[in-house]
Amino acid sequence: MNQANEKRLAGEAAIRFVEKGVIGVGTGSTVNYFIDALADVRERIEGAVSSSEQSTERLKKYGIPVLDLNAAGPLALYVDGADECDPHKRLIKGGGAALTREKIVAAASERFVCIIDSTKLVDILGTFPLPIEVIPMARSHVAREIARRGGQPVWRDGTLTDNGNWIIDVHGWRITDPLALEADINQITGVVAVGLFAKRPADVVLVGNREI
Ligand code: ABF
Repeated sequence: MNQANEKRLAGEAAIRFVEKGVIGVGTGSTVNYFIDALADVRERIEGAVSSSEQSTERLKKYGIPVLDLNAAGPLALYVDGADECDPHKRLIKGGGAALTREKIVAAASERFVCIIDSTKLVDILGTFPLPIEVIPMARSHVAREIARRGGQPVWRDGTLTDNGNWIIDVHGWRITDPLALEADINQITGVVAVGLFAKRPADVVLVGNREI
């Protein structure tokens, strides 16, 4: 099955998890299929908390109310894509530069349903360069800290996140202990968020129309 079909099936399959209330919505092309399917059942929900301006625009196009997380409170469900997923449902995210808001909404959600195509499945995380959101003035400092840890940091020049920050993508890591690496990167001064979802992995992973 081709990648676009798998993304569409995963996005549509996630609808079965949508119950009443406010849901969290991620970012990316797979999530776009989910939003398109959500439009057909929008009377089921009060609204959505969005992880990016891109998703906000698509939700509003369908007349789905977009709410502030502070007003919505804890959420029952978060649906989002990923760049890589290992056998323990730990993820690399951030290829779409939305990782910080994605991580916030995932943290505030009871159940995180991750929707991917089969190309995202890996045994060990790290082939996809690990995105890190940084405060612009700290870019070089964080890059030096990454290099000290054996990674090859590459500034995603020209990308500004919705929070007004920059992204560094780390090449060359074979991430055998994502929990430890997430904690280590988080404590580097200047790091806003790292695109490792290990402390808070996905609860459900849909690959096309099958749950793994
Ligand atoms: C988003 O999903 C990002 O974290 C990740 O980069 C992206 C995957 O993109 P796509 O669904 O377009 O493959 O949540």
